[in-house]
Amino acid sequence: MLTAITRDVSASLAQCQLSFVDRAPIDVARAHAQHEAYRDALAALGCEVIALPAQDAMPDAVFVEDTAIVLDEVAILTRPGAPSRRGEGETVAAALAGYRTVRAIEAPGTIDGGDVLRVGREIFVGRSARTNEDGIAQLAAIAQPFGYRVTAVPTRDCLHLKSAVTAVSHDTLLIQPRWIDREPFADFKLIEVDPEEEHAANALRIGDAGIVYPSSFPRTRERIEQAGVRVVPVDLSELQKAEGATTCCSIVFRRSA
Ligand code: CIR
Repeated sequence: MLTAITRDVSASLAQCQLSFVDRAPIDVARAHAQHEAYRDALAALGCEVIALPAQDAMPDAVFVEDTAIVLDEVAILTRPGAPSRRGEGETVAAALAGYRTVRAIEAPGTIDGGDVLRVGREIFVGRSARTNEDGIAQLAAIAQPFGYRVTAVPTRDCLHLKSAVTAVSHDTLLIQPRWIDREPFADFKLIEVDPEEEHAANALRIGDAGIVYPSSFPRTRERIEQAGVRVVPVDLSELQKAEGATTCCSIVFRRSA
């Protein structure tokens, strides 16, 4: 049984951080409706959804993925790279405490959950504007004793590692080769995004049930379905304007190890 923690959209979403995307007007009411449909998609793929209430003073709090990393054995409260986001994790950690021992990344380390891709016992961590060497070293020190292999991977021209590469099954990754090198992922089958769908590499895998995936990338969706993966499409247009995507709106984990 998989559990997904989400957080409702903040009234202040339009004041979100932006790095690689130009600011465009956001329809917050529409974002709420899209987020509700996203939660429904998670449930359709078999997740129990824990929906935390909005934190209206924190514009980016809907992007709950960045605040914590949950392994089978332990949860890790991150220290997000953007100082404006450092208050978001407290209530997420409280929710996770019911399921895992919670450890924390300490200053001067920074890490955003969006930079952490776990596939089986492999953990890839983006070396990005948000995640620094100290944060990566702290994550490795927590995860390696449990048998995880931690590999740091530099990203370019994108916010997070998972903007550039995500898993669609246990052995297949979806990749935007413009933003990341293929070499660290040589042990996996790779599906490249359609060249006309720049932001299409972020898919949210729900175990072996399938993926939650933006409806805005039909060409890449076809490539994924050809690989035999079930795709549940969601319209995330308003959250995409906040530089968000599918993985960032939830923390998905096995209820018990
Ligand atoms: C930020 O810049 O932090 C937010 N506006 C977007 C965060 C997206 N998070 C993610 O993809 N994991």
